Amino acid sequence: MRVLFYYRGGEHIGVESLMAYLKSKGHLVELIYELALGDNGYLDIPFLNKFFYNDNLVVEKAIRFCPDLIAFSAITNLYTPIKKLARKFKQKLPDVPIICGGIHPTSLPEETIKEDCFDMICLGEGEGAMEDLLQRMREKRSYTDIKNLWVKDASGHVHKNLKRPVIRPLESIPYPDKSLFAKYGALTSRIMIMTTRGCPFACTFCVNNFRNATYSGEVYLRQRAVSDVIEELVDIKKTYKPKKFRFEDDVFAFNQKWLDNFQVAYRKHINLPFHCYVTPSTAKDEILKGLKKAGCESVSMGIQSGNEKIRTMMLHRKHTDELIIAAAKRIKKHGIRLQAEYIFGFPTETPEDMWSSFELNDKLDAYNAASFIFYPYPKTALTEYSLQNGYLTKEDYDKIKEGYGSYHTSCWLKLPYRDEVYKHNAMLPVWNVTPKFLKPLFKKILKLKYGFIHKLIYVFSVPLIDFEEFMIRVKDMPRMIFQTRKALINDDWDKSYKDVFLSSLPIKVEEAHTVSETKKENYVIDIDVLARKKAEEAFKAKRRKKHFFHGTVNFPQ
Ligand code: B12
Ligand code: SF4
Repeated sequence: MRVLFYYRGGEHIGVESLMAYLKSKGHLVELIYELALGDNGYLDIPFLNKFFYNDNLVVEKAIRFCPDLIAFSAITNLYTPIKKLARKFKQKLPDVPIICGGIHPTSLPEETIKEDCFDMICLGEGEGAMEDLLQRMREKRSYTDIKNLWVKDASGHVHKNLKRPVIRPLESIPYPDKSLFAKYGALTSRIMIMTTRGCPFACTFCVNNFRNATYSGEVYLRQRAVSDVIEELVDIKKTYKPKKFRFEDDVFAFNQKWLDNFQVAYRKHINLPFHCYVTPSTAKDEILKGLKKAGCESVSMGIQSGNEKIRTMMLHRKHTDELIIAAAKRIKKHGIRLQAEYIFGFPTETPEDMWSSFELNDKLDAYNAASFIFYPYPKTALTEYSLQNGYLTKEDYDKIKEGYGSYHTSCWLKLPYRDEVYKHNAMLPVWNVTPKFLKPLFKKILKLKYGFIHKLIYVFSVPLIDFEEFMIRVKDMPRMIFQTRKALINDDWDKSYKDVFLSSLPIKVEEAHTVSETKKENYVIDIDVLARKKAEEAFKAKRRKKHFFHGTVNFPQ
């Protein structure tokens, strides 16, 4: 079958994974990608999108490809442009079913499936669901009952199917295929990779909080085997010749034994500097030592708020000030650069609380500080809390559900100190690099009424949020613009592709209970597998109890 994916803004590891998986099942996969210069989340400059591209290029490419299925991946902030384009596709290619997957439809399935432009949506992981869907389409069988999908039938009725188990082990699927994003020039000299799916924590403002709760029957967090990760890295290094890697895992290398093996293999086979994410509780001496030995040059660490009460009680991040300061010291001691990350604009947060983030940051000696504004992502516990306690109006939540604004530019909560949020957000990255003697002046500027000077400082703060990434993008931008345009115009898919029915091959145990539901029907689970499953269940229950927060936020007023 011919599957056309669409994405915008940057490479997407989830889409790369789906493309790799579907290719491995014999489907012809193509991607349409746009740089989305105008809706970059930092500054809204719509004319840039019009200036460099136009929708006609995109639609024409889709028509030339003759897809059997069009697949959109949506995060909340991309939902509106994606919906707009899906409507165009529906107009021009009315007979081609359109599926939308990703965290947005997973969080808001009722709202997403209502849209005329989407025939079905995927909740959670898409590999198995898309495989089954394409197989049924190929066999011209009904596909309204595929797990993880909500499907509209001819009468408009929505079939809301059950969840399938998460993919386990992750090595049972091929590693992400970056080739189509590479064709569009979306890869930079610092290439992204993930070694896990999920996060061991569940902070109340984060989608992991909602996702972990959705999968409360099983542990969502999974980690790939070191050998599998190294194989992917070797392949990327050979094919794309990056200068660095960027591990995009929510929390990287939280497992000491895994890191011990990884460190040796990475040094031996890859030996390139990398960046990754740690938390104040995972940045232990031994972990940092292992990271440094492997080649880690910088880490991002979420501090989120300088106010301990907000941090621990509202955000459910169990980090004391002392723990954070000690973690920053350890990071420095091991010769790793620290990027400290903060969020402003939480419910109840006062200007004093915001200032405490500046004060705490002064004690961390961070290489750079990144600040964001709290964006109430759908279904997270803190969003629910904000709605219930009058911080977020239903009207504004409706706009968020459409993805308006971003966590760089928009404070959606009804706060008495909204201007303070914008000021503190704009100034912290600059404050971090301001020499000590200028800080009193800066403090005075912070006290001024919100206005032009703060907006100007915000513009200067954008590159400081992640200076290295900013410089890479600035340098790569002309190439990216040129390559994207070229790939939109030139077609290089396999013209000789013939869709062939692949009869079910013998499958591995892991594959049987993770991926294809169709294949699963024919599979007999033996006693060993059942015993292993039971042991796994007990282990999962133990971990869940230890790590996961599933309740609502009970923050005293
Ligand atoms: C890596 C990452 C990035 C990377 C790369 C983007 C990427 N997606 O690969 C970078 C740094 C560029 C990035 C940027 C941004 N990100 Co980001 N990012 C992530 C992160 C950490 C991992 C995403 C990932 O690849 N996961 C692994 C894959 C396998 O999972 P997946 O993406 O969910 O995909 C699976 C399913 O969702 C499903 N699926 C996905 N798409 C589709 C499509 C179809 C048709 C089907 C059937 C299924 C399907 O199948 C996939 C495979 O199983 C997530 C947090 C997280 N843990 O998910 C945040 C996250 C996705 N990012 C987020 C945001 C907000 C952004 C930015 C807007 C931030 C900003 N303001 O700049 C930008 C957007 C840029 C862009 N245009 O993509 C939010 C989205 C929240 C929301 N509700 O929408 C998340 C969830 C972070 C968070 N904690 O809030 N991000
Ligand atoms: S540690 Fe980071 S990724 Fe994990 S739940 Fe908290 S905010 Fe989300």
